[in-house]
Amino acid sequence: MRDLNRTVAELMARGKGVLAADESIATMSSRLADAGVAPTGDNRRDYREMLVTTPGLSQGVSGVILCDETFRQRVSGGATFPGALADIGILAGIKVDSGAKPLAGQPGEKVTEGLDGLRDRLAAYAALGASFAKWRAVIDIGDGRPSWRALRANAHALARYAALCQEAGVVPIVEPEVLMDGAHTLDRCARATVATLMAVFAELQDVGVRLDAIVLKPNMVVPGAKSAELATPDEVARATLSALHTIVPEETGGVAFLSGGQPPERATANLAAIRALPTPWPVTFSFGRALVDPALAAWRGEPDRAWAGQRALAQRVAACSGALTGAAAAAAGDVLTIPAPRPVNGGTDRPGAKLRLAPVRAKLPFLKTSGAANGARAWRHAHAAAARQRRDHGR
Ligand code: 5MM
Repeated sequence: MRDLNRTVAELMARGKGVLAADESIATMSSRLADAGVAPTGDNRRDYREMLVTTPGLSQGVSGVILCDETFRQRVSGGATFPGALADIGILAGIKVDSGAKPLAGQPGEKVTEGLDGLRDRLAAYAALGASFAKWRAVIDIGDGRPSWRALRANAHALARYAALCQEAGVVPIVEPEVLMDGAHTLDRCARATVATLMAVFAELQDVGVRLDAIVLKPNMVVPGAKSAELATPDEVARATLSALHTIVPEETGGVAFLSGGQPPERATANLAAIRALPTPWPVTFSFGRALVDPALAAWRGEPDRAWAGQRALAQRVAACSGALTGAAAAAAGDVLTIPAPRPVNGGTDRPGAKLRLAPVRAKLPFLKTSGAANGARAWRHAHAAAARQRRDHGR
């Protein structure tokens, strides 16, 4: 069984992040169709092969998240996708949730499903080469949303998923995504993000998940996509880290931000601003669209344009890697020309002093406790928080 801390250290290696290429068949098909490519299984395979065979990809990518279909497909050379990634020193991850479904009793809200049979599926994925997994909860901001009920339901599922992953020797990426959809303000996103993280960490604690052996994949705190509010990268970084510092314990293995549909360059600028501030945990990216959208547009499903797709992906990876290391955005194609990988350093070689914060445990008494009393205290604390959230969110 793989060592969980070693996997976390490799995922969080300096200057590297995670490529989320785990779109479900439905999502990938509609993205291919939008790009003028027939949404067939072969084309989904060809597209993912174009991505993962990008020369020099491992310079800026430590792990790639795949969906079940891709995990079982093979690249042209005959290797499975996890095998092909292992050959170039990149960890293979697997999305194990089965998607967000309507939450009974809470119109307009969703809960992510996929726990049934998960223990067996994780064992099978680990045998096929998965060293980490991903489960995404989607939290919507709107009239009376998110409700504490929806936050708790999603947090509980995330925690049970994370515990099963750790039991199987697979590092869980814990992704509670507060969606950018809507016209809400940055402040509303901040409050929803704090509430979401509070629910998630209360459940992780309650279920006994080892926080040093997870990677949290949160949203950045940004105004809604339809909001007239503009936020600079510095404002986004400060709001995001304020929200996270309130809740996320120092021992958390790593924080890998999603891009959430932000334009690629904005996601990178916000990542750089976040990375410029001190944090108690290693920080990186786990982007989907902000890495691959330009590659899909450049590739267009034409075999002789694979180089164009790979060049576009390499540019995005170089920019995101540069955002992590503080380097100026790498010039076009830099990733393609860097010859040798940098050694994994466990994510500890990070500039900037640690924040001198009052320990998070002191702010969240339930995180201090352990043993039988822990769950009850966690819930008392969470329910007190829920009352505040109901005031904030109108329910
Ligand atoms: C790549 O998209 C992932 C899977 O989405 P669906 O299951 O809905 O098809 C998604 O979970 C992704 O990992 C995260 O949303 C981060 O991607 P972005 O594009 O937000 O960085």
